[in-house]
Amino acid sequence: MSTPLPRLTAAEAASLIHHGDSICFSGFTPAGSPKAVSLALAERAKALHAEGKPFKVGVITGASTGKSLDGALALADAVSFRTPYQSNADMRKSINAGKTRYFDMHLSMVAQTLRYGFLGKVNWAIIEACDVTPEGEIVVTSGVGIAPTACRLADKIIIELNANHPAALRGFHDIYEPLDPPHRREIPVYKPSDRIGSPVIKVDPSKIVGVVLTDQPDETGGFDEPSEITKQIGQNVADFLAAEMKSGRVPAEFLPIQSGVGNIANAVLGAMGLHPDIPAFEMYTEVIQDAVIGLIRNGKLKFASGSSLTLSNDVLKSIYDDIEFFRSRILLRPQEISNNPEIVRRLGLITINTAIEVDFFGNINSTHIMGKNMMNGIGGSGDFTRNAYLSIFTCPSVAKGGAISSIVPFASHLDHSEHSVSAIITEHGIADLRGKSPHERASVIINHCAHPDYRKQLNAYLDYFPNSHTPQALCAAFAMHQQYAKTGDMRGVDWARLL
Ligand code: 0RQ
Repeated sequence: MSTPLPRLTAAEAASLIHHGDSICFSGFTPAGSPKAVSLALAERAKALHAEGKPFKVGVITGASTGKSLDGALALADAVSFRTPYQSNADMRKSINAGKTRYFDMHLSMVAQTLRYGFLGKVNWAIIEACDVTPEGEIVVTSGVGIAPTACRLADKIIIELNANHPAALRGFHDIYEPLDPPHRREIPVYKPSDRIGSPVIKVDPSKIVGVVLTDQPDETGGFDEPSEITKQIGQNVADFLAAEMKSGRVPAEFLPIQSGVGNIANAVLGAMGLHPDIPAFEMYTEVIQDAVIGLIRNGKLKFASGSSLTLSNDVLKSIYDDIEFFRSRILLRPQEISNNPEIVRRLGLITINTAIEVDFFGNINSTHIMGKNMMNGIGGSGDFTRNAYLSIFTCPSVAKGGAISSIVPFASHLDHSEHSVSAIITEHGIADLRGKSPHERASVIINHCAHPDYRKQLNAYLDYFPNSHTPQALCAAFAMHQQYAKTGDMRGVDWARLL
């Protein structure tokens, strides 16, 4: 007979963790991220710091988390090392102040990087579950992330058993870990709905040091109502895809969609759902957002495979109230599988991600403000972009009320190279980059995507290089950024002074 798992309070669980320990957390985005033990850990750090004692831990997650994890630990100055994606303002501050060492990486690679030993030993896995058995079967909640690998590698496991998620979620997950080279084989996912693993994570129950009971909703921020700009970007993406289908470049049965996170992604999906020429489609993505659920309900989306249900609380509750309807329409996978380059390339995904900055050639900066300050991280955008059938980047043409142009001569940081990007789409239009030379790319990006206030200035730059392969001069490439740093506005750069 199996022994019942011990119960712990969050404070008791946190007291087991030592300064210098490395902790892997479950979840993907705030969906499925632990909330109670991390908060208690932040309190423990503050108390120890007040006594003059050091207390910092390494934090490894699936993706971003909520305020009770990244937020509380950053405010307590309790994080020595952080990887991968994060989006909490306090964690961002700690990283940019150099207080937390941050290592950004592609999300598909986190689990294997841990298995290869590149990030050192994992002391703890803290896992949010909706069910756990004395035999060591764990059913995670609304996000999977790196939980299966974390559980296998960690010396010890703490479970947060969260009553806010129903045990009936058992069956929504497909847990699968590939073998490592030289033994790895193909990952047998041939369509978004293929199941290849187990509905539960299986662990040696003796590794579970305790179960903390909680009842807290996910800390996912809601979505803004689409603005005129995000609506127009969404419409442009939907029109572009409908035209691609009409031309025969996208097959008539359509291809699975991946879409990034945030308000633009939500608006894009909304517009695709309303477009009369886009047929019902499937998603093979990482984050399942609010708009996806509406599309499933109205039949425009046939199936969604992802790593998390990153939903506002009322939308998540509406799924739990109607769980049998969604059981055959949603599947949650480890991020190593949801973002796997092999599968992205095989399924022929159409990928739609958001850029901070795009240069004349289609190089994309997704992570850094003015080449310097980390925003969130590369997330899964690279996993998808590099391997897509058709890879689209969207962004508003300007930021900060027009003082910043998102289209610049040279990106101030590089996340995705021009070789991986098929099209750029802003509220002003579509730049199709396929088969174009650097000169042609620059011209189409400026004249179709840049804000009208900037077109003259950007075209004037090109005019200096009439006979070249790549219209670029390093002495002026960052002049718009430099002017913004001095004056707070990118408009009116005097190229003649520099070139
Ligand atoms: O700053 O908040 O101070 O006003 O950047 O910009 O328009 O609110 O954009 O929330 O859609 O995020 C790329 C960061 C966009 C996100 C990024 C300023 C702007 C604002 C944010 P303020 P918005 P969003 C799925 C796939 C990378 C990872 C990825 C992201 C702030 O989509 O992290 O795609 N993507 N993963 O004012 C200076 C510019 C700027 C600028 C915007 N050119 N220069 N500042 N801003 N453009 C997710 C996962 O993988 C989990």
